[in-house]
Amino acid sequence: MLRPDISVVIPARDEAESLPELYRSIASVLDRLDRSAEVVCVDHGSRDGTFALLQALAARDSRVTVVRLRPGGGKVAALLAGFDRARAAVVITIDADLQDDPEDIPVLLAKLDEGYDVVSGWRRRREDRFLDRRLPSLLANSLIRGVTGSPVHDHGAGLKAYRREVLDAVRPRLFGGMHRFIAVLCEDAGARVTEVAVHHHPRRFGRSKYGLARTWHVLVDLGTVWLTSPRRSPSVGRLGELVVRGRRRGPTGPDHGVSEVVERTDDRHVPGGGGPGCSSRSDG
Ligand SMILES: Nc1nc2c(ncn2[C@@H]2O[C@H](COP(=O)(O)OP(=O)(O)O)[C@@H](O)[C@H]2O)c(=O)[nH]1
Ligand SMILES: [Mg+2]
Repeated sequence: MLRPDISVVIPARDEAESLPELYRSIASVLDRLDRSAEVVCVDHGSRDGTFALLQALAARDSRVTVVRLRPGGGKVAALLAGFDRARAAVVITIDADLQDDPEDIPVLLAKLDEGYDVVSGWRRRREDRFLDRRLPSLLANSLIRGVTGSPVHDHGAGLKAYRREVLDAVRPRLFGGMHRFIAVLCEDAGARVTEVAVHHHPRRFGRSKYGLARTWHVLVDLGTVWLTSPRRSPSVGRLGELVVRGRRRGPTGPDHGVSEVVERTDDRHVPGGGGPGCSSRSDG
């Protein structure tokens, strides 16, 4: 298959109800772009038929690849598996639950074209409950800005665009809940990072995968980011290395094997379905 211009990576756990509509709107946006694209969906321990649904999409549309992970490792493991499969020089991540809006993808791409390496979505009007979601997020974001010096306002946004080489540079620091710190890690790696306002919608189907417990995880991850920043002194850096080694081996480490990959074997995109079937293989 030819290397596409853009890879869209979608982490999905128990999002079967949202995925048909998400696919339709992503496909409609990609059809209007003057660049070629692929969509890499990463399922992860879903129990609601997400995998079967993604398989059906991959059978209809040659741009869709499905990766299925063994449970564990969280959203970071899903993103890492998606990044490994993504072949394009530009990678876009978007949540599967219809809270992000695919119509914002061209806005992110236009910003990358201005010369940035990373464009982070900024949910200026976040459509989540105030007390247990928006308030903790506001506090976490200002803490992250204070501790790291990052100017980004909305670290937790799922909608982001990256140049491939930046993702390769930050890979060793991705584990635990580090998807929330990826903009900081990119800044540490010397990338030009910016943000653009994006739309955000209420969750219509399914449930959030996170509760208030994430506040504690954010604090631990923030401490790890601080310890492992290249801006720290060498002695702090050595302590950071030990922490990273331990955390990568722990239950939130990213080293969870890909159990199955489903992708089209032919080169053609078949709008509306039909054409050759999909292949399925086991990566152990
Ligand atoms: N593959 C995979 N996706 C996940 C995992 N945890 C969360 N996600 C996906 O990440 C996105 C954001 O999660 P969500 O629960 O909506 O977070 P919230 O918007 O902050 O409440 C959704 O598409 C989820 O399905 C996971 O462990 N594995
Ligand atoms: Mg969500």
